[in-house]
Amino acid sequence: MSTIEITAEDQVFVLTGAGISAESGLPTFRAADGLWEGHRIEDVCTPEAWDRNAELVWQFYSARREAAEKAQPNPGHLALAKLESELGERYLLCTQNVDNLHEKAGSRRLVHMHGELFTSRCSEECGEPPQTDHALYPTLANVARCACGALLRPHIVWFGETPLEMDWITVEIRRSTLMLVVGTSGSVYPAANFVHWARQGGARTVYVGPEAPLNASAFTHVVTGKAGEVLPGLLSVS
Ligand code: BV8
Repeated sequence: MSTIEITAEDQVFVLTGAGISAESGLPTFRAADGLWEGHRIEDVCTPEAWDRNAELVWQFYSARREAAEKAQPNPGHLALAKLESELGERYLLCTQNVDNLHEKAGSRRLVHMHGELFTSRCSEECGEPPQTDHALYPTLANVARCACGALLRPHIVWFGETPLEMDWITVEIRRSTLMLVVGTSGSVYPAANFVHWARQGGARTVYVGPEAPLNASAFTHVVTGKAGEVLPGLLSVS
């Protein structure tokens, strides 16, 4: 397997998806055939789902909190945290994942574009800031309330909602000279467009995963394999 050379001039942007957490035991969206307990993912990850059945949505996210709480980062997460320690300001990790395995591995230069599992916020957008929340909510009666009295909702970007920190992400992509994408099927936008934006800016683009993503043609380099097996030996920083 070849290595990816990172020079002193390189500005590195990393995008990860559910695949990097697969070896930590957290199921990907596709592996679940897009289903959770018989529900289509899109049916529990939308504002309409929340309006229709907030209790089911909290059961979905409580189950994911329970699984993620027990999960440990794998060598793929640790390799990215090591790369950050070597590159400092010349590195940013953008994740589509809502679990906290990148943080558990030591990543700090990190943006969760689709929100965070262990954060809740006011469902009425009253202006109260999002708050850390590890609680499990099996029924609506258990769900904590905002200071304004409204129900808390997961601080998650659902389908149809605007991803977080897009201005910052767009700037970082435009200045990147190398984009590394790990473990994402390229099925959700705007994340699936990031590789195209990087190519337009002349960056080298590398994909790591066991199967080709939908946007495979946009990558200058595809490394077939599992993140936990490939990433530790892939990157050579000079
Ligand atoms: C927006 C949080 C406007 C929820 C998520 C028609 C055409 C184009 C777009 C649309 C359209 N209709 C609607 C849209 C927009 C929509 C969209 O893209 N829909 C899709 C279904 C077509 N997008 C939105 O609504 C987004 N908002 O567009 O707002 C806007 C746009 C720009 C700027 C401002 C405003 C919001 C989408 C966010 C939804 N929330 N997550 C939660 O987690 O509960 S999405 C969720 O699914 C993930 O976060 C991720 O983004 C996405 C796909 O998941 P992946 O991470 O890719 O995982 P997946 O299972 O698909 O693939 C796993 C991969 O890992 C596989 O390739 C596999 O091979 C690999 N793998 C497996 N094992 C390993 C591995 N890789 C490495 N190692 C391993 N061991």
